[in-house]
Amino acid sequence: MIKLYENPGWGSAIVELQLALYDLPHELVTAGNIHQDPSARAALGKVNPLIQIPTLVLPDGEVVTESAAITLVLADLARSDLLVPKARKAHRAAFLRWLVFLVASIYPSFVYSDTPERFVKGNGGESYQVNVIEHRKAMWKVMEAEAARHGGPWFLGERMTAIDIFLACMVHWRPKEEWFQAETPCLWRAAEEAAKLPALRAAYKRNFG
Ligand SMILES: N[C@@H](CCC(=O)N[C@@H](CS)C(=O)NCC(=O)O)C(=O)O
Repeated sequence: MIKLYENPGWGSAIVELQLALYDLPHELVTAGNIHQDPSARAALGKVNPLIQIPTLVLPDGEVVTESAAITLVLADLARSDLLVPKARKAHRAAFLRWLVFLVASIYPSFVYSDTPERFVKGNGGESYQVNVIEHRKAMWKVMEAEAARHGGPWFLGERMTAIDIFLACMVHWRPKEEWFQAETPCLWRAAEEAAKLPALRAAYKRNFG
């Protein structure tokens, strides 16, 4: 069975929601406090040397990390284009562009802001954190402009994709729900649409209440 190392509300939710939508049988393994608890770090470190979640282990033992890679692999396993437009089909290029933007530009900013003491020694960690979050807001605005251009309800317009699943989870992270509602209404709408999908109800509730 597929095994997902997770913590409720963390990036593993992006994967758990996709597993739920595809109805792929899986087992959840709670990773615990991987920022501070040495035993949690040691346990996950044996599987993923970066000590990050999501970390997925496929039934044959292959480890898959990186939420974008996992997103593509799950679509393969499910033999479905529900969330990942097929090669040479409509929306494929835009999907890949914004999926990679999400994971290469926006998602890493959490590593840099969540525990600033790893990157800034002594005083200054707080203003560094504020600056990283401001930069993240600017990146979300770039995505908002793209979503507005497509006209909703999903990020890419009429076509739901895994990007909407990412949004359903990431709007709960800093700068948090109120900011998204006020400043990026198109992203917020796509996130809400995804959160409403009946197949996601249980997994969404487990992660975000
Ligand atoms: N590039 C990874 C990023 C995953 C990531 O940053 N996960 C966070 C939790 S949401 C994490 O594990 N952080 C631990 C750390 O900061 O080292 C992906 O796309 O899956």
